[in-house]
Amino acid sequence: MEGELYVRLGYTMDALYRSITRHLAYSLGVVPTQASKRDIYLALSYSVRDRLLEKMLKTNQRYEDSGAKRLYYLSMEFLIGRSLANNLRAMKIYDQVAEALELLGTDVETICDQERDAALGNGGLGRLAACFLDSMASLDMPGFGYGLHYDYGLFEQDISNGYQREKPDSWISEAPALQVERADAACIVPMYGRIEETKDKWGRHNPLWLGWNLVTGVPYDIPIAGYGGLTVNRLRLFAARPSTEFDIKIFNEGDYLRAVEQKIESEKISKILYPKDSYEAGRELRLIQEYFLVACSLNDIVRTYEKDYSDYNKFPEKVAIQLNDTHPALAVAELMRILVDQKWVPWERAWDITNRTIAYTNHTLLPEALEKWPESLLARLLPRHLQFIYDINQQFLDRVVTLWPGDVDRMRNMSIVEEGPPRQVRMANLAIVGAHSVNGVSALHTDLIKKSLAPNFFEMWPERFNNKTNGITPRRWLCVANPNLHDLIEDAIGPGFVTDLERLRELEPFAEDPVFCEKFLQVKHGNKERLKDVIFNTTVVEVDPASLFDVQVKRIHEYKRQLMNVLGIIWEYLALTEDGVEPANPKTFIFAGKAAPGYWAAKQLIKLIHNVGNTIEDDPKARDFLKVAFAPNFRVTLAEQIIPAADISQQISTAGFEASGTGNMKFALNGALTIGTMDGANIEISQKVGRENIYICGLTAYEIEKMKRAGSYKPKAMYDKHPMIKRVVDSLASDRFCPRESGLFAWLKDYLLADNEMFFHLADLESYVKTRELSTKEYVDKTLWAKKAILNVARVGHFSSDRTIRQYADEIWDLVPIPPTEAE
Ligand code: 26Q
Repeated sequence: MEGELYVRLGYTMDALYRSITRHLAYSLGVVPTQASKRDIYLALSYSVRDRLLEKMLKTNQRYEDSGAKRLYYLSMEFLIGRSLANNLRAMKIYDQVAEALELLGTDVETICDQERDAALGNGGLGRLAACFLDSMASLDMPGFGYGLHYDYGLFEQDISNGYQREKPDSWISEAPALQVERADAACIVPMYGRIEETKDKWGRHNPLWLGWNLVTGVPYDIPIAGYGGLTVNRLRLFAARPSTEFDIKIFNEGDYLRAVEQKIESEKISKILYPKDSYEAGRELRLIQEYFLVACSLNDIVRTYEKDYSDYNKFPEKVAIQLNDTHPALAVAELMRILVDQKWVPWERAWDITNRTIAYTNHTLLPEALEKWPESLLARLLPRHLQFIYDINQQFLDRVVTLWPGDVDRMRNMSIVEEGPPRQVRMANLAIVGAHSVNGVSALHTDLIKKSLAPNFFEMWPERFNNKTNGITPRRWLCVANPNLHDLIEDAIGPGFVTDLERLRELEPFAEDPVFCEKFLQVKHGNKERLKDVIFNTTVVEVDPASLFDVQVKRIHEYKRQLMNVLGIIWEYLALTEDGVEPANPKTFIFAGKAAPGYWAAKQLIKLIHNVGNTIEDDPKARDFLKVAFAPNFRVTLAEQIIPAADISQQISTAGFEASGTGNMKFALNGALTIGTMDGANIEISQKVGRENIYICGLTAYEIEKMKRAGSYKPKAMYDKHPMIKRVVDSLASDRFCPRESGLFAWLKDYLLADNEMFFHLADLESYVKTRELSTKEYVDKTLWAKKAILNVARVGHFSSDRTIRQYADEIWDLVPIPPTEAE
């Protein structure tokens, strides 16, 4: 094909103005003078989508011409948040659009604020996937996201009388402005059915999978713009639709109602994102979702490959597949099934191809979070896949026996199938055996994978295990979330650091520059003023921007220890009201985060945070010094408002439990100081920013492990010995924080004092409280504080997801950038 394929779109203020008004009239049917904010938002989004698609088509052509290897990132979650402002910045048309919108009598912030979050993820894992897409596009890499097109993202959180209430999150009305439907690329996915053991014409064993139900996967493409706007990659999300063939068959049999039921059943598959930490409920549908993602993705991947190649020998050289946790681990069995059953590739050869193509990222060490599926369920849903899993396991265990003859315990531990009853398939084992690379997401986490989670696998294949410390995209977490800090930095060190974040180092000398420090504090103060309004509008709590903003925002989970933060607040409250010890500076404690709907303890913690806040607010001796705010419905957009306004970032998980954390990186990049335990990426952050610029407290993972083994953690003894710990725990369990709901928090005393308390709250409490005190004291010295905060910003460049992605590309994927040509 030659010449211009498309009408060239304009990127000037003028062209953008015309495009917006054209979409108002011809996409929305609205007269520009009568357009609502929502209309303008949609018209602008369509104008941006046009331009993204133009660049996406060109990018695709460039990738095709190059014949380069492609990376497919399979993930059940992509937590994108809002897209519009990010895309305007990426395409460098923010200012032009701002001017055009002024002509329409509005402003760009108001319009961007109309957008709802695409909350197609739970938290860290889903947001990491979104940051990776941004980095791959910004690095001009052919890397594509594959996920599910849920109708409902993660539930919306309301707070009523301090309790979490869940509401459905319907983002779907937003979607048309972001995506294009690709009905042409739909695929058909079989499930259920039976195996018929037949022989082929040479008399060889030839099992046939028959009698399946069919579901159609319809892809929707969301363009992902790299910084600069020339490379635009694709996030492909599949929606489940009834298979027409199947429908018509039932329909023709005259069973109209059953055909309609079938339609409802099929569409259920992509209806809703499962919240994490809800392990039992609705398990079958979750497995169907995981398989549906895998089947649609691999179908697409194989089809793309087959455009250029007629055999599968080059597959691992042209295709890399990264599994975001074990959720898509069925890809191992599905790729084998495609190669062996459909492409007639010999089993051994297929296994080599599969293994060299697939890589697996682990995101958790929590044993209860490791995915296992009942063999009986797999036998029903995916009978042919289960046969492949058995064959893979057999081959694998044969090798284990040769290497360690007679070591039955080792076999039992490494087997993909766990002995019953009930017999279960261990998805982590399937992923480790099937992948050529297994990576953790921080140095400590990778170390723990090798030593505790999968020591036998590490012994067998040491070269397979590697670390890729997480990162975050500075485009969203600095340019979009904190434009004033971005501009201040750019004034100081010049442009270019947004795509080369290590260059933030050049800020170091400015930490000693009083003029720069003053401006830095002013930016922080402006961000705090803005957050004050957000909090007032959503909670009616009035916070004071002159107070220290001490922030803990993340999913509510016992291991993340929001409870330890509350114990610290009660400690300060008792010291103030009973001992007359004022904090060095007034403090505002800001919390946000969702609890899984079925996670009782986490939901009680949300109630506790509210009640402690109310008790303090009702106490005239305390309210001028301490304040607690819980911002409802934590999501990417709220994070963008909270993080730039934080003075302190709390990262206090029990050491050994937080695989990496990524919030920790976002806060440091925005000039907050961390109070943290030696867990996950906190350790590497402390090494980078310098031990004197971070507040570290608590036991290390190895100390905790040792105490667990020895059974030497005795919280009751600590309570008896330490008067302040006793006072804090007793007041927590008394009715002081629940005067109208007597006994509500009494359970917490038993919880905290039990010898088997998993998360070591009281073990770390004293060290934690002392560290908090020190941080509050240092906050009063503005020069010292500004210096430390600026040094955090200057030294966190390492935690750019660009660095992370380069490491994946070099060390796992063997993927190279395909940069745009001059003409583009
Ligand atoms: C599994 C089965 C059924 C339903 C839900 C799930 C499920 C869904 C999401 C299980 C886990 C998740 C998400 C896990 C997650 O977000 N992990 C976090 O990943 C981050 C990125 O690597 C790390 O920084 C965090 O430390 C880790 O907790």
